[in-house]
Amino acid sequence: MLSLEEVKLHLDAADQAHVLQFWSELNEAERDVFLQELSQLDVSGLRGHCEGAARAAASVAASLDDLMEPVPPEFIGSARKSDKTFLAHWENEGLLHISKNRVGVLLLAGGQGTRLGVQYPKGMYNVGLPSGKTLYQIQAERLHKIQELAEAKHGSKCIVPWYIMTSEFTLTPTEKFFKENNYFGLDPVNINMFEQRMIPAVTFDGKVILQGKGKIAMAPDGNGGLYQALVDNNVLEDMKKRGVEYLHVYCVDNILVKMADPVFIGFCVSKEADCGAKVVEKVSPTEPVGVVCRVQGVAQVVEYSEILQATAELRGPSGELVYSAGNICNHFFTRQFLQNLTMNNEKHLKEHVAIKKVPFVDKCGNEVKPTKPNGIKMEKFVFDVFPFSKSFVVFEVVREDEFSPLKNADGAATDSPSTARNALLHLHCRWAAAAGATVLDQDGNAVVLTASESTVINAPAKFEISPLVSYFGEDLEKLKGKTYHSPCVLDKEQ
Ligand code: UD2
Repeated sequence: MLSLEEVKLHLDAADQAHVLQFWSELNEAERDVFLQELSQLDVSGLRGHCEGAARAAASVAASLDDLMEPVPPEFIGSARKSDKTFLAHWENEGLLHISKNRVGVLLLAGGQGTRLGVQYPKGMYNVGLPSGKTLYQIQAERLHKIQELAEAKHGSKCIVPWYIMTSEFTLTPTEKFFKENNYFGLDPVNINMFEQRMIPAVTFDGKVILQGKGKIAMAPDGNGGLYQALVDNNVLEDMKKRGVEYLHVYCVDNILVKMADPVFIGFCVSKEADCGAKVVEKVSPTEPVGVVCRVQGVAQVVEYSEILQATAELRGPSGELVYSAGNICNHFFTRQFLQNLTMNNEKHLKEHVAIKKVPFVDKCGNEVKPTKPNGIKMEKFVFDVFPFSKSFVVFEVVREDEFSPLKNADGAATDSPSTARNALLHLHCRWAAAAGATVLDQDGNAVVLTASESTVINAPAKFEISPLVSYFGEDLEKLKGKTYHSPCVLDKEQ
């Protein structure tokens, strides 16, 4: 830990002396905690960070729009349009790699979930399924199942290690939740939680924001903080030790996420890709998902917050969106790619400006909750490594099967607990129907699903299938001819 004098020197040098303005008012314990926090700051980079943030927020970000073009079709695979034999081939290839312990999953769970408005990590959220399962539990059970499927197919017992990137906000509650739930039956040896870095929020004139008299306003450095966190926490060494060659990286809030999706992995590996992204066709120009595209011929994602409306609205001859490849934050990386990237390019990753309302203490020491944005948070994005790929592929999937994110609180029209819950229940009713079962809704009416019912608004019935029973609708022949009254949870051994 640095001494107060050392910290003072660093802060003076960075033109941030105000950080200690309330020092004389802190008690001994508060001083200890604050000094500890200040010692952990990247003091040598502080001036650059503060000045850079203020400069970036003041300047108009160079628009990439004129340089964008859609990804050429030859780099896009599709779960939607491909022949069944191709899908089966990719699935088999993916399961083979899983069975050989070559695949890991990495969850990005360091976000604060501000839009959802809960005080705990999003993965702990229960969207109100009949089973009451949380997002974490659903993910854990899918991991169990995919290991089981790979073993059944290729005859070797296997492990898919689960790497979980958290932040100062989410690490402790996530650890506690997993422990309380007995790691959902997984072996904790194969769950590796680590923390991403935090960086100070800064005012528009380049001053670190004090959130309390002895506390700096810190925020996680964005999901692109992953790459520094991999280095800080020796994650790539752990992967190497385990023989993990391929990593499926995903975000916490998609209730339909296919953990270690063998089809996606098989597709990427068979194309010899070092880097890949799953996409869905955007529903509207303003849908809050990045656009996977090329910028000056290089693979990239232009985030929804950075694309011009006119570009997002561009349409082709048949009325389809020109930039329709919606990023769903499901990425594939080879370990080799991550190794090269962390050694050579991490420092070159772009930083993005987010203007936010950051609680602060005013000059008199009063805590203030601002009503309008007052601070800058700099963030890196996980997909900003795509330009470094030597072989990048895109894999288009069916939205109704794979993408329903939980972003907003109930009451919002989209991406809420209700829409997530309904998406999962709808999918499970479709699986049951395809298996030849009859599902009755709460009123005892048989649920009839038609092909046109692709937009999930209401769940047809509260019928849920445990991931321990089926991962993507497989092995449901035993349902044939049976009738299920909702609410119903189809669990293992039923
Ligand atoms: C993300 C994608 C967007 C689209 C959308 C789909 C990025 C930058 N944007 O946007 O293109 O795919 O998801 O749902 O990926 N996180 C961290 N650390 C942080 C910040 C976030 O781990 O410092 C995690 C967060 O916990 C979540 C994921 O990253 O699991 C995505 O974060 P978000 O929900 O804030 O991203 P969003 O919806 O703006």
